Amino acid sequence: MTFQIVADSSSDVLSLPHVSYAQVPLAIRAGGVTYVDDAALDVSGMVDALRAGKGKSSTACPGLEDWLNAFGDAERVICVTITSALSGTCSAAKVAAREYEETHPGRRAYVLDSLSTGPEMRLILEKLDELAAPDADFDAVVQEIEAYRRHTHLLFCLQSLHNLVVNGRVNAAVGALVGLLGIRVIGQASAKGELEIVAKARGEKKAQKAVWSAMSAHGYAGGKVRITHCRNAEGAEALARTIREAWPGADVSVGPARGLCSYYAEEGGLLVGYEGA
Ligand code: X90
Repeated sequence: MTFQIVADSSSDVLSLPHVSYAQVPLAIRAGGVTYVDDAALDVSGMVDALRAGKGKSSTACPGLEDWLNAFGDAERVICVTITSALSGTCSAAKVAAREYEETHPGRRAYVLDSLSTGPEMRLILEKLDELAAPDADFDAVVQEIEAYRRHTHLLFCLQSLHNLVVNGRVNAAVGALVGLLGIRVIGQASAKGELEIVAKARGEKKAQKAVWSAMSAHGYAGGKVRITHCRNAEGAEALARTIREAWPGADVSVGPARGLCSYYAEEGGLLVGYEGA
């Protein structure tokens, strides 16, 4: 019996090497255009259009039908979502999972709330790619992945919080930091899956240092790291180098964020998912 692994597009994961996998896109709306965050999206083109446009913009989470379609006809589904504290994505997935189990007695569908997003979701999905072998026990895989994600973390470094603020995804105190020119905000996904500021820094180099010291302080000791960026490959590679210098042989990789994370992390933004304590 094979597994179907499903995640929303904030994971930036379009495919996995071993398991059957489907991605469910969120959407970004700006200037009368809807950008569906699927494999076909021209992310850089969207970021250009967002920069040129001054109007309102927003995002929309997938609905029940989108999730059900992604579950396909699988006997066993494990679904990974963006934090339930910031998006309706997870609750739609949970409704879909319940309905799936009810309409197909004997089938199983489990929703894991990542309490995070982006590259931390990638770590969870890569682990599921290892765990969800056809002969694996469903409940054991669920237990193992829940245990794994308690030791993964997300840090980020943003040049602007504008889109997070206008869409009501951060609280007023955090919002007050917006617009401080040249200030980078370093934050983390909190235990409750909310955005929590850990430091502020002026300039890219100091910001990178702050990210690195936050990682070390949170028990990073040479585990896997996944870094994504919104048009800041240079910053992402510099951070990767710092990590590899401190922990030679560490599995660190860098890639571009896709639509949803690019919209919220904004130009220059970095997201870092890592295995820690
Ligand atoms: O419309 C929707 O339902 C989607 C809302 C998503 C809101 C948050 C997206 C965050 C993307 C930005 C930095 C990381 C913050 C993570 C905090 C847990 C990435």
